Amino acid sequence: MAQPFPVGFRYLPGYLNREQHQSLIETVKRVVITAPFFRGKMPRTGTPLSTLGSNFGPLGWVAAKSGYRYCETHPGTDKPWPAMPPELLELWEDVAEWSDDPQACLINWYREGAKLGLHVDADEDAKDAPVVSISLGDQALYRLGGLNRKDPTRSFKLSSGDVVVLGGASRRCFHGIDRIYSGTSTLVPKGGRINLTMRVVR
Ligand SMILES: O=C(O)CCC(=O)C(=O)O
Ligand SMILES: [Mn+2]
Repeated sequence: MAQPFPVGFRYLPGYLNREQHQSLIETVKRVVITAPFFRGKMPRTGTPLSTLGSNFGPLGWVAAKSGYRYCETHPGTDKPWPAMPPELLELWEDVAEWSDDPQACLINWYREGAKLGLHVDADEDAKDAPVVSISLGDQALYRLGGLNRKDPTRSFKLSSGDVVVLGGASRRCFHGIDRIYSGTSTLVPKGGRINLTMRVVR
Protein backbone atom coordinates (compact mmCIF):
# COMPACT_ATOMS: atom_id res chain seq x y z
CA MET A 1 0.00 0.00 0.00
CA ALA A 2 1.28 3.50 -0.77
CA GLN A 3 2.61 5.57 2.13
CA PRO A 4 0.08 8.24 3.16
CA PHE A 5 1.05 11.83 2.43
CA PRO A 6 2.71 13.58 5.39
CA VAL A 7 0.56 16.18 7.21
CA GLY A 8 0.83 19.55 5.45
CA PHE A 9 1.78 18.08 2.08
CA ARG A 10 -0.70 18.87 -0.68
CA TYR A 11 -0.81 17.38 -4.15
CA LEU A 12 -3.15 19.33 -6.43
CA PRO A 13 -3.34 17.44 -9.74
CA GLY A 14 -4.53 19.49 -12.72
CA TYR A 15 -4.63 22.68 -10.64
CA LEU A 16 -3.82 24.79 -13.71
CA ASN A 17 -5.83 24.35 -16.89
CA ARG A 18 -4.07 23.95 -20.22
CA GLU A 19 -4.40 27.62 -21.12
CA GLN A 20 -2.87 28.64 -17.77
CA HIS A 21 0.10 26.30 -17.94
CA GLN A 22 0.72 27.12 -21.60
CA SER A 23 0.76 30.78 -20.70
CA LEU A 24 3.27 30.13 -17.87
CA ILE A 25 5.55 28.36 -20.34
CA GLU A 26 5.32 31.44 -22.61
CA THR A 27 6.29 33.61 -19.63
CA VAL A 28 9.31 31.41 -18.89
CA LYS A 29 10.33 31.56 -22.59
CA ARG A 30 10.22 35.38 -22.50
CA VAL A 31 12.15 35.62 -19.28
CA VAL A 32 15.01 33.30 -20.14
CA ILE A 33 15.96 35.62 -23.01
CA THR A 34 17.31 38.05 -20.38
CA ALA A 35 18.04 35.51 -17.61
CA PRO A 36 19.32 32.51 -19.61
CA PHE A 37 19.27 28.98 -18.24
CA PHE A 38 22.60 28.01 -16.69
CA ARG A 39 23.95 24.73 -15.33
CA GLY A 40 24.60 24.78 -11.59
CA LYS A 41 27.29 22.73 -9.88
CA MET A 42 27.33 20.52 -6.81
CA PRO A 43 29.03 22.13 -3.81
CA ARG A 44 32.62 20.94 -3.20
CA THR A 45 32.85 18.44 -6.08
CA GLY A 46 31.77 20.91 -8.78
CA THR A 47 29.88 18.10 -10.56
CA PRO A 48 27.43 19.70 -13.00
CA LEU A 49 23.73 19.32 -12.13
CA SER A 50 21.60 17.43 -14.65
CA THR A 51 19.01 20.24 -14.60
CA LEU A 52 19.36 23.75 -16.00
CA GLY A 53 18.22 26.67 -13.86
CA SER A 54 17.16 30.29 -13.79
CA ASN A 55 15.00 32.34 -11.39
CA PHE A 56 12.23 34.90 -11.05
CA GLY A 57 11.96 37.32 -8.13
CA PRO A 58 14.21 39.49 -5.97
CA LEU A 59 16.30 36.46 -4.94
CA GLY A 60 17.46 33.50 -7.00
CA TRP A 61 18.74 30.11 -5.86
CA VAL A 62 22.15 29.25 -7.29
CA ALA A 63 24.16 26.01 -6.96
CA ALA A 64 27.92 26.57 -7.21
CA LYS A 65 31.10 24.73 -6.24
CA SER A 66 31.36 27.15 -3.30
CA GLY A 67 27.89 26.12 -2.04
CA TYR A 68 24.16 26.68 -2.47
CA ARG A 69 23.03 30.27 -1.98
CA TYR A 70 20.41 32.87 -2.73
CA CYS A 71 21.63 35.90 -4.64
CA GLU A 72 20.15 39.03 -6.15
CA THR A 73 21.71 38.68 -9.59
CA HIS A 74 22.12 36.12 -12.36
CA PRO A 75 25.64 34.59 -12.20
CA GLY A 76 26.15 34.91 -15.97
CA THR A 77 24.75 38.37 -16.69
CA ASP A 78 25.21 39.98 -13.22
CA LYS A 79 21.75 41.55 -13.74
CA PRO A 80 18.87 41.31 -11.24
CA TRP A 81 16.52 38.37 -11.81
CA PRO A 82 13.31 39.12 -13.75
CA ALA A 83 10.32 40.10 -11.57
CA MET A 84 8.02 37.41 -10.21
CA PRO A 85 5.15 37.13 -12.75
CA PRO A 86 1.78 38.27 -11.31
CA GLU A 87 0.11 34.94 -12.18
CA LEU A 88 2.63 33.14 -9.94
CA LEU A 89 1.96 35.54 -7.06
CA GLU A 90 -1.78 34.93 -7.52
CA LEU A 91 -1.28 31.17 -7.44
CA TRP A 92 0.82 31.54 -4.26
CA GLU A 93 -1.94 33.59 -2.64
CA ASP A 94 -4.50 30.95 -3.60
CA VAL A 95 -2.63 27.90 -2.31
CA ALA A 96 0.20 28.80 0.09
CA GLU A 97 -1.84 29.76 3.18
CA TRP A 98 1.01 32.10 4.14
CA SER A 99 0.96 35.88 4.67
CA ASP A 100 4.33 36.77 3.07
CA ASP A 101 4.94 36.69 -0.66
CA PRO A 102 7.61 34.38 -2.05
CA GLN A 103 10.97 36.06 -2.77
CA ALA A 104 12.33 33.43 -5.09
CA CYS A 105 11.01 31.24 -7.86
CA LEU A 106 13.54 28.70 -9.09
CA ILE A 107 13.00 27.60 -12.70
CA ASN A 108 14.33 24.05 -13.19
CA TRP A 109 14.48 22.64 -16.71
CA TYR A 110 14.74 18.85 -16.85
CA ARG A 111 15.70 17.56 -20.25
CA GLU A 112 15.77 13.83 -21.10
CA GLY A 113 17.66 11.89 -18.41
CA ALA A 114 17.73 14.74 -15.85
CA LYS A 115 16.86 13.97 -12.24
CA LEU A 116 17.02 15.52 -8.80
CA GLY A 117 18.27 13.45 -5.87
CA LEU A 118 16.36 13.10 -2.61
CA HIS A 119 16.90 16.33 -0.64
CA VAL A 120 15.35 18.84 1.77
CA ASP A 121 14.90 22.50 0.80
CA ALA A 122 17.08 23.92 3.56
CA ASP A 123 18.74 27.11 2.27
CA GLU A 124 15.98 29.44 3.48
CA ASP A 125 15.96 31.36 6.78
CA ALA A 126 12.14 31.29 6.62
CA LYS A 127 12.07 27.68 7.71
CA ASP A 128 8.33 27.37 8.23
CA ALA A 129 7.03 29.09 5.10
CA PRO A 130 5.67 26.60 2.56
CA VAL A 131 7.28 25.71 -0.75
CA VAL A 132 4.88 25.74 -3.71
CA SER A 133 5.89 24.08 -6.96
CA ILE A 134 4.31 23.82 -10.39
CA SER A 135 4.99 21.19 -13.05
CA LEU A 136 5.01 22.10 -16.75
CA GLY A 137 5.64 19.90 -19.80
CA ASP A 138 6.77 16.26 -19.60
CA GLN A 139 5.57 14.03 -16.78
CA ALA A 140 7.96 13.22 -13.93
CA LEU A 141 8.23 10.62 -11.20
CA TYR A 142 8.22 12.49 -7.86
CA ARG A 143 9.49 10.76 -4.73
CA LEU A 144 8.36 11.96 -1.32
CA GLY A 145 9.85 10.74 1.93
CA GLY A 146 9.72 11.84 5.55
CA LEU A 147 11.79 14.07 7.82
CA ASN A 148 14.70 11.58 7.88
CA ARG A 149 16.56 10.38 4.81
CA LYS A 150 15.90 6.74 5.66
CA ASP A 151 12.13 7.15 6.17
CA PRO A 152 9.91 5.20 3.74
CA THR A 153 9.09 7.04 0.53
CA ARG A 154 6.23 6.99 -1.93
CA SER A 155 6.37 7.91 -5.60
CA PHE A 156 3.81 9.34 -7.95
CA LYS A 157 3.69 10.95 -11.37
CA LEU A 158 3.44 14.70 -11.79
CA SER A 159 1.91 16.08 -14.99
CA SER A 160 1.80 19.52 -16.57
CA GLY A 161 -0.43 21.83 -14.53
CA ASP A 162 -0.05 19.89 -11.26
CA VAL A 163 0.84 21.83 -8.11
CA VAL A 164 2.59 20.48 -5.01
CA VAL A 165 2.79 22.24 -1.62
CA LEU A 166 5.35 21.30 1.04
CA GLY A 167 3.68 23.07 3.95
CA GLY A 168 3.36 22.76 7.72
CA ALA A 169 4.94 19.62 9.15
CA SER A 170 5.94 18.45 5.64
CA ARG A 171 8.08 21.51 4.89
CA ARG A 172 11.31 19.65 5.66
CA CYS A 173 10.39 16.33 4.09
CA PHE A 174 12.83 14.71 1.71
CA HIS A 175 11.76 14.80 -1.93
CA GLY A 176 13.23 14.43 -5.39
CA ILE A 177 12.64 13.63 -9.05
CA ASP A 178 13.62 10.09 -10.07
CA ARG A 179 12.91 10.38 -13.77
CA ILE A 180 11.36 12.36 -16.58
CA TYR A 181 8.99 10.65 -19.02
CA SER A 182 10.52 12.18 -22.09
CA GLY A 183 8.15 13.07 -24.93
CA THR A 184 4.94 12.87 -22.85
CA SER A 185 4.27 16.56 -23.61
CA THR A 186 5.08 18.91 -26.47
CA LEU A 187 4.50 22.07 -24.44
CA VAL A 188 8.12 22.89 -23.59
CA PRO A 189 10.13 24.09 -26.60
CA LYS A 190 13.06 21.67 -27.19
CA GLY A 191 11.21 19.22 -24.91
CA GLY A 192 11.43 18.24 -21.28
CA ARG A 193 9.87 19.41 -18.04
CA ILE A 194 9.97 22.79 -16.37
CA ASN A 195 9.36 23.05 -12.65
CA LEU A 196 8.71 26.38 -10.94
CA THR A 197 9.44 26.34 -7.20
CA MET A 198 8.40 29.37 -5.12
CA ARG A 199 9.95 29.99 -1.71
CA VAL A 200 10.01 32.61 1.01
CA VAL A 201 13.70 33.06 1.80
CA ARG A 202 14.12 35.61 4.61
O1 LIG B 1 11.00 19.40 -9.89
C1 LIG B 1 10.33 19.25 -8.87
O2 LIG B 1 9.14 18.88 -8.91
C2 LIG B 1 10.95 19.49 -7.51
C3 LIG B 1 12.00 20.55 -7.51
C4 LIG B 1 12.67 20.69 -6.18
O3 LIG B 1 12.43 19.96 -5.26
C5 LIG B 1 13.66 21.75 -5.95
O4 LIG B 1 14.03 22.47 -6.90
O5 LIG B 1 14.12 21.90 -4.81
MN1 LIG C 1 13.24 20.65 -3.37
